[in-house]
Amino acid sequence: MIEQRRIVRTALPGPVSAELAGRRRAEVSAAVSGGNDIYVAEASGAILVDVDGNRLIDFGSGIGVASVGHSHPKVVEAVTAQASGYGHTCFMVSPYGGYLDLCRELNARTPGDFEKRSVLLNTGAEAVENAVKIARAHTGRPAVVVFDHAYHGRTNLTMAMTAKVQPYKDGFGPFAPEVYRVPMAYPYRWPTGPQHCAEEAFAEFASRVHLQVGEDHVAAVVLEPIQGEGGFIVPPPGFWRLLREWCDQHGVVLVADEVQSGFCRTGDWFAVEHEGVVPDLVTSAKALGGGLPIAAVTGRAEMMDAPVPGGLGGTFGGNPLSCAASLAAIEVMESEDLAGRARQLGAILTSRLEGLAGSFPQVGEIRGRGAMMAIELVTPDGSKSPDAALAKAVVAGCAKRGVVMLSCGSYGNVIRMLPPLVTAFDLVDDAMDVLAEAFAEAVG
Ligand code: PLZ
Repeated sequence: MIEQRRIVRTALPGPVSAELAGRRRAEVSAAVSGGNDIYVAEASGAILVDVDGNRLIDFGSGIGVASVGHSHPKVVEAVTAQASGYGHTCFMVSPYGGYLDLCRELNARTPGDFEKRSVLLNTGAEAVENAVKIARAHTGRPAVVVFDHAYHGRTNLTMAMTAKVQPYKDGFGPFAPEVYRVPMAYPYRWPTGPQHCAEEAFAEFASRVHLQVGEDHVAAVVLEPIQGEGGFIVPPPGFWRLLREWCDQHGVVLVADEVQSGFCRTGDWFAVEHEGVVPDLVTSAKALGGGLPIAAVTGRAEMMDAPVPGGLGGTFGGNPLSCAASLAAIEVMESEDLAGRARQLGAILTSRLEGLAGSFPQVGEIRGRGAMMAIELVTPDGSKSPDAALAKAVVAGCAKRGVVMLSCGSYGNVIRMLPPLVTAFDLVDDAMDVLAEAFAEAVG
């Protein structure tokens, strides 16, 4: 294991990174962008070693993937053993037990004590898209209801389900039909304030669906338990319960998109557990694979079995290497109690972020749960005007000091923290010191 300490030896990005960044412009589509131009050579736990020998603290986890830490020895061992056995056969052609073992884990760990089934796929977007296929096959209805600030992926259907046009949708239409958007219960920005946000947002949802879609045309309502790319928006208590009751009343499939929030990130195995609500279908990806690409839809057996035989699948879905990595990662989450660790990280992050908010009135809100925390930055004049430029400057200031932070939010003004759940507490403190320094520098 690489020593878990931040070391900055060169200017960041360093000279070797700068050279690679030059090559990137010549080789890679300019449409793949973002990030910090600091190239990785090695990683373990919560530390990224770059090509110039700097050690960075990773508070992005490859967008919430490295929950068990980078290159966890148990995951490496499992993948290595699997690769020397067989790497790919295609489950639909020549099946293998790892696929069954992982489906068993998913069926057992997702909320709900009813009979469940799973299907394994490659990416979060593919999982969301398949959840919609399943809901449509089960209900025989076309419509999907999604929310403001939602992020569900970059495929044609999931682009339609994603709210934000820049950069995800611009120039990529026409989009899939039968996707309807309603306001999100966003307590910080709810017009009448947070107190009645759940009831009022639900009333708006119910009325719009009634007037503009028709309840009996709706196959599924899809929502992230904590909205990820949209700004780590935590719905107010009760909102999920109201949606659950409405779905029950109208025979609509309730889908929790747990691609970013699932697998211990928020201090529970799934973030929706906190709401006391059981969804019909759950999508998983990211942390599920322990670093390898894999995704899943899990849910009620009668829904999962509704599509025609052969209707779900794909060449690589649940490939043996990813299943092995995933089973090892789940074992690590269990044996190292990473859900508990996420809660501890959440407590530390919250107290440090409160300190930051005390010094900087630009911190409009601290929100999130467990190791999925964020600050929303606004102008300090009481107007709550989003300050995306400040978020960008703070993230850049962190990067040059050797801490990888990500921004998010419809307005680009949210800084999010997604540390590996194994991050040592002194590293969290160090990263929070860096955040404060970067903040002080950015506000001048
Ligand atoms: N659902 C809730 O967070 C992926 C994407 C970043 P894929 N989020 C990070 C980017 O700019 O592409 C995500 C998510 C939720 C679905 C997805 C899609 O997952 O594995 O990226 O397809």
